[in-house]
Amino acid sequence: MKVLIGTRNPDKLAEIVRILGEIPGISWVTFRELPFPEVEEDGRTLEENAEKKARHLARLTGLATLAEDSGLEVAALGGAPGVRSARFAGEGRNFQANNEKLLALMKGEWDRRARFRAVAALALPDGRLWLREGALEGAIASEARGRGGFGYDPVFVPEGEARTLAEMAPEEKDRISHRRRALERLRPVLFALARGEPPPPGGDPGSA
Ligand code: ITT
Repeated sequence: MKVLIGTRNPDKLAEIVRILGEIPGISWVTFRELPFPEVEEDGRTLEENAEKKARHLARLTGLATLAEDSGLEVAALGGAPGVRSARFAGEGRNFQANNEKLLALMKGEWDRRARFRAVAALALPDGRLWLREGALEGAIASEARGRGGFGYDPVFVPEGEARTLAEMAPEEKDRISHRRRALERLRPVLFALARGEPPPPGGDPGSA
C-alpha cells in the first residue's frame, strides 16, 4: 500500500520518516516523488487543518494520505502562536523571525510555560479518516540555543530538561516529541490497513 506523507516542510518530513520507519506492506510517497500543491491552512484548529490537508490530498492523488498540523502554544500569550505558528512573524515562514518575535514578546515574562502540539491525520480516498494527537510540555528559553531541529526548537526547553530541543540529537528529540506521540497513536491504524485487517475505530467517513 502506498501512503503519501502530505507535508511540504522537509524538516517535518524527515522526522515523520525517521519516527515511523519501515512498516511492512507500506511504501511512503513524498512531495519529492509527487509534487503536490500547497493546501491552504485556513482552519481555526490544528485538527481542522490536519483533516483538511489529509482529505484534500487523498482526494487529489487517490492515495492514502498522512498529514500533520502542529504548533506551539504559549500560556502567557493565551495559546499563541498555536495554529498560526508557521507564519507567526509573517507569510514568509521564517523560523528565525518567528523566534525573534516570540522572544521579544516573552521578554520579562515570568510564566514561560509552553507546549508543542501535533495532530496527525490519516485519510483514505474512500473518505475514512483517523485523527491522533500528541503533546510535549515545556518552557520558552530566554534566548535561542542550539542548531538542531527546526522552527521553534532553539527556544523550547522540554519539561525536566535543561537543553533546548535544538541542542538535542535528532533521536533524543524523536523519543519525546509531540510528533512522535501523535504518530505512535496512528501506527496501529497503518499496521492494520497494510495487513488488510480491520483498523481501530476512528475511521470517520465524514464528507468525502
Ligand atoms: P506542512 O503544512 O506542509 O506540513 P508547515 O511547516 O506549514 O508544513 P504546519 O502548518 O503544521 O506545517 O506548521 C507547523 C509550524 O509549527 C512549523 O512551521 C514550526 O514553526 C512549528 N513547529 C511544529 N513542530 C515543530 C517542532 O517539532 N519543532 C519546532 N517547531 C515546530
